[in-house]
Amino acid sequence: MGMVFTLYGAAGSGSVPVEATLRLIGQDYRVVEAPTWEGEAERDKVAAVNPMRQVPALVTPGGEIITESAAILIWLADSHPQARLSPAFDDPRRAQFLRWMSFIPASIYSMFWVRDEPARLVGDNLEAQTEIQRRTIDRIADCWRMMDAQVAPGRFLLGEEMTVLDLYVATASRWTPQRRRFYAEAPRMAEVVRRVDALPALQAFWSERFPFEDGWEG
Ligand SMILES: N[C@@H](CCC(=O)N[C@@H](CS)C(=O)NCC(=O)O)C(=O)O
Repeated sequence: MGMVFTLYGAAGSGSVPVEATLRLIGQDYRVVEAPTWEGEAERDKVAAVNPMRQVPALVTPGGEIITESAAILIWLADSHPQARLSPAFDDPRRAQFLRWMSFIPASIYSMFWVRDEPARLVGDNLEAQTEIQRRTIDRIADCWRMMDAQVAPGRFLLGEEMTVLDLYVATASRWTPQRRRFYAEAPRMAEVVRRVDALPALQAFWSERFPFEDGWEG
């Protein structure tokens, strides 16, 4: 049993909001780097802790394994209430928090299994692969637009206080179709993610784990 959290993850991946959360709550952790989208060898690194061979996967100091980005984020935030990164059970924001924390993996993140390697669904049919990549871009953009129309952000997505939902959206909105399209589809959330990008407490972290490199907005 290790004394710290072990996180299977990769720069720029769904482990990034989890890593940001671990930093903000002041928990030590080590990362087993596994950019799973690069191929079988990287996916195999994760197989022992997650048969889905996906990151993020968190191993707690007690040896418990938690997969699924939203579950990890909610569990970490709820179990460190002093960090104020999730609304408490009786907080009026709780229902919307759970709603959008579920929406991201169900409707948006799931598209990346489909589009990262469309051959898993359509074999070597190149025309079908291209069509899947084209249509999933629009589906992701549509989902961001629908979410934007139904949230009522303040400084952050649920109001004046940041939660793990903000970290999750700030990261996922940088994936395909990237931020330029996201800003156009989701103008209200655009202001929030820019605020999260600029948080002084996370500047060193972003540079290390999801740098704002030339052309990063797409
Ligand atoms: N439902 C999972 C999805 C995780 C996921 O798709 N992770 C990507 C990396 S960002 C991955 O490991 N992809 C490799 C694959 O699915 O084969 C979650 O929310 O954690």
